[in-house]
Amino acid sequence: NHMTYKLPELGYSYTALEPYIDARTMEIHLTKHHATYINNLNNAVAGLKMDLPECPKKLLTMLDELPEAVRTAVRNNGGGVANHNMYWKVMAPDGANSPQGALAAAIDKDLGGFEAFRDAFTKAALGRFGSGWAWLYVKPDGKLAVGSTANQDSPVMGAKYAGIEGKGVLLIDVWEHAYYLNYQNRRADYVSAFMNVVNWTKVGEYYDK
Ligand code: MN3
Repeated sequence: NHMTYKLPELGYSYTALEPYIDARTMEIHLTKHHATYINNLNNAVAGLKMDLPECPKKLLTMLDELPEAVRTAVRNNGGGVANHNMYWKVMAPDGANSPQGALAAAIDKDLGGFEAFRDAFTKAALGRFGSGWAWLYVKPDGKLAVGSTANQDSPVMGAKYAGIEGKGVLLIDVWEHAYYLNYQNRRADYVSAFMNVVNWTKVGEYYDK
């Protein structure tokens, strides 16, 4: 009566993001961490008698409609599934290009330009204490904003859960598992490296949606 969520294809090789993100981190991150969120989400929803959306991100928008007994498990593991699905897509094996079109115009208008965006995004990523994500997202009023969430929370969950509300267009995983093998405690070096592999074409597609 409902979906079984599945681990996505990466779409590029584990080595494709080197030297910025190393192959072993990519493989473990996808096949261990992301896979565990998938399994735990499927286990959490296995007994539910309601129809669930195929898209895990959509599932995050309906936490209040879920039975309380599974809500936290879906928040944490559904968040882990949806956030990682998007994380793999916003990185490009060919290296970063730059924002184009409507996205570029909005970065200028709403955030004061690309350098200001980069500073704010880096600050959000470094300022998130413990585990979480930093985001470039579109607020309900249509303006771009930069922020961060704890754990596996997502702006699509709404402010009640995530502290911020909107639709993510770019995100960076700042859990230690995303960078520890190559960067150890140097989160700043990882964030700086990540900026070299941002797939701004894909980010622009999210923005246009
Ligand atoms: Mn992760």
